[in-house]
Amino acid sequence: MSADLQTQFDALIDADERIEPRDWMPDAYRKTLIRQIAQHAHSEIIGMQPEGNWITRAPSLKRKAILMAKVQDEAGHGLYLYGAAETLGVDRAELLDLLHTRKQKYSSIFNYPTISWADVGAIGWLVDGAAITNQVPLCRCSYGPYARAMIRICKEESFHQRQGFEILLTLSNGTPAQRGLAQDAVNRWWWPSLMMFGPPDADSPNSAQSMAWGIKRFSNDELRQKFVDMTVPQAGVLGLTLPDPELRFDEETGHHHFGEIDWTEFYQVVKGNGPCNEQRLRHRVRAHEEGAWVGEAAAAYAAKQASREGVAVA
Ligand code: FAQ
Repeated sequence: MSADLQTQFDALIDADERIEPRDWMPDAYRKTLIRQIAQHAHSEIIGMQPEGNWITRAPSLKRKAILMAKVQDEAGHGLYLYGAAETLGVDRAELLDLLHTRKQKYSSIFNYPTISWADVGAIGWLVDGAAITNQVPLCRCSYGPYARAMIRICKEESFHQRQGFEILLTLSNGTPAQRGLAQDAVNRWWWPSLMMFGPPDADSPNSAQSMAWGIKRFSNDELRQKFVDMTVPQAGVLGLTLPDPELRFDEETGHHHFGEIDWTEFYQVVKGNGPCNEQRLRHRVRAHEEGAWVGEAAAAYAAKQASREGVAVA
């Protein structure tokens, strides 16, 4: 029986069809998806904090409105993703608990501080740019609910990337001080953005199996290279430099060669020792506790409605 189910699952994967929640799937496939989707969802909601820090200080009403919409989009992405994870049989409250108790991760990138307005531009351009590069292939992920959630997320991320680029373009064409802020932000966000793609392929324990299952379509290094190739010409349009003396176009490979990433820094941040890990998690737990009454009130209201309907039906 189980061998038949495995054969059916393998056939769906081989035919590049989608696995749906009603389908049988190997435990390890389910576990990997829960891990990746939950980490992705956690990244979206923790990722609201660095930019949220600038909502009250955005330089104009228009910038404030755009930034509020972007941060709200990120909350929405968290919702779609927690929803997708729930189709695998886990509970959202359980996943949040795993985040709050540091048993599940979120992206390393959100543990860096946003010290100037230009950081909002750099996050949009580089962080959302890296996110899109990684997430467009996830629209073809073998698990249906995750793939479908990614379609809308990618559309919204692409607006986010453009708004970041436009902030940096404005600053770069502004006063020397504004241009300086833009360059400083790019200098600080460039390397952490490259780390978003995860460890090098040779040190990525999950990649081979995730690619065989059609969860990941490209390796960490392939996507990182794609991002560098896409971003270098955009830096030229912005008139900003990227902080890598080794960066150059390699005629032979047709790709940009870039310098060595500081993997010690990456692992330190992932382990919880980045500049803002403590602050991000503390803020997240406090918001959860202070907002608990909203969930309780909504549940009490729903129960009351249900019992009224029950009376009406009777
Ligand atoms: N940070 O074997 P691999 C966004 C962990 S975008 C922290 O290569 P995998 C949008 C990895 O989990 C950011 N941990 O793992 C936004 C694994 O740990 P585990 C979120 C990392 O899964 C923009 C271990 O290292 N995007 O939020 C990182 O095959 C602006 C070994 O690594 C996604 O989550 C990292 N950077 O590949 C929001 C996309 N990299 O669990 C607000 C979906 C690796 O074994 C503002 N996820 N690790 O202990 C993925 O595509 C994959 O999970 C990768 C990692 C590519 C991130």
